[in-house]
Amino acid sequence: MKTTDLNALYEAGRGKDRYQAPDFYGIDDLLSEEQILIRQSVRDWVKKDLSPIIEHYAQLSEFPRHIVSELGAVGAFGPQLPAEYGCGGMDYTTYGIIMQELERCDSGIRSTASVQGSLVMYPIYKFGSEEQRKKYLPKLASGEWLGCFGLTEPDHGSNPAGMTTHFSDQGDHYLLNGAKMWISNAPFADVAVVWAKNEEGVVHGLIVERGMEGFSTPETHNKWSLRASATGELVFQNVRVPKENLLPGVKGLKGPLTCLNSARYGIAWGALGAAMDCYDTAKRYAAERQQFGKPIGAFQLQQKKLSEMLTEITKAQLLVWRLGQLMDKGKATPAQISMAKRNNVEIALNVAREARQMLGGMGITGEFPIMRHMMNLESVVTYEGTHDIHLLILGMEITGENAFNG
Ligand code: TGC
Ligand code: FAD
Repeated sequence: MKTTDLNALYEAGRGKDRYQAPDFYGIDDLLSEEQILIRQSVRDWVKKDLSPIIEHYAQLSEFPRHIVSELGAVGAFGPQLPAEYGCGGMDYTTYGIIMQELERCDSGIRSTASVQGSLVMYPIYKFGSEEQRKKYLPKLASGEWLGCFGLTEPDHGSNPAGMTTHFSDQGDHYLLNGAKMWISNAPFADVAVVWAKNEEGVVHGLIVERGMEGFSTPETHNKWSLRASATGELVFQNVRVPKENLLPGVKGLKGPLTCLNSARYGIAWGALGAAMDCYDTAKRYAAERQQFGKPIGAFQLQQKKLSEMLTEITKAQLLVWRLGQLMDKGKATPAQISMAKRNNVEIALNVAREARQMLGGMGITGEFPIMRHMMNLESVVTYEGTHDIHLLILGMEITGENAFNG
């Protein structure tokens, strides 16, 4: 987009975002002063620099590439990773709070941040060599580089163990072949953390850089969801990957699944942000919109919708707050994370649908964020493990029985 058009969008949109976060149970009292300050700074940035442009980019189905360095500047990339690599050095609750502030504006922008922080930087930090950490993390934290995470394949989504992308040892380098699909950030990514099998069929992580011969990232078009986030494929045709680009610290599927724990945790906070924005929008609209001589908020049916939304939001807020405590103590289990991701995306979708109805015809327009949230959440309920897969993870935890294969 031309700078002049962008400036006009900012001018027209400034001051229009009137978001006020619901906090019915005083959960803010459970947060530290620092956490509240960080939240305020991200919220201010969102209101000033993201809200004015987001609807426009979503309508165009374009990724606002210029905000990547701004996301770096507000500390959205790897806030939970150590400061010595240019990251935030903060706790997991703060990470969750940041994801919530971003997704309250748009799930696609939170996607950009959670892929970068939890699926690209986290594996490099957790499983990478010291050289890899020093080479990649500061540039990813600042937003100078954008990363993506390649696990899903055209024929292997919920069952990544079946992946066919593979690499062979060629002495001084690896040769990588295969394809990944549905990859967030792919079309703009400078680096990709790619999961592939070696000659023995063991899964490893490789860092693939843009510009390596045989590596391409075609964009996925015609999405009705996450339109302000770029999605694409990763195609590897005899890509020579230097041996020092293999992540040395992990082998097996637990590598990518460990990263997903961190990202799914962030989504549990994030999706709740989308719900909070829908509720806040509907609440304000109910006070302002008059029908039959009264604000629609005076009708019992509309009050029922608002009451049920706030109840579900409050339960979800308590769930992620406690999960944040468990994450910080290193005690959160994958099944607990699945419960929070699954629950909070589900309540967000329900809140979005109810809120959209409360706005009547206006609810389907881009004048309000609700329809965009609703469409975005249809991706969020599918990626990082579908709604059904998280139910099965919980079911296995409860019963000890694996129902994935029947
Ligand atoms: P299974 O045999 O159960 O496990 C294989 C190994 O992994 C270990 N493990 C975990 N480790 C850490 N965290 C977890 N959550 C783990 N879950 C399992 C497990 O202990 C075992 O270790 P070991 O040492 O014994 O080898 O694996 P399975 O093949 O039966 O699959 C289990 C299943 C179905 C739950 C899993 O594959 C799954 O979660 N499927 C869903 C796939 C998924 O979530 N894909 C996400 C792709 S990334 C994405 O969507 C990004 S969207 C980004 C955005 O834009 O925000
Ligand atoms: P499938 O696995 O084919 O599932 C289809 C249906 O079958 C679902 O309803 C599922 O719940 C159900 N199902 C599957 N197995 C079972 C079972 N055992 N029991 C009962 N029901 C079952 N992936 C990445 O690696 N990196 C990314 O950055 C990334 N970003 C994404 C961005 C977007 C916008 C989208 C839509 C997806 C993204 N994904 C990414 C992929 C995402 O993780 C997968 O779409 C998801 O894991 C589901 O895989 P699938 O689409 O192949 O569906």
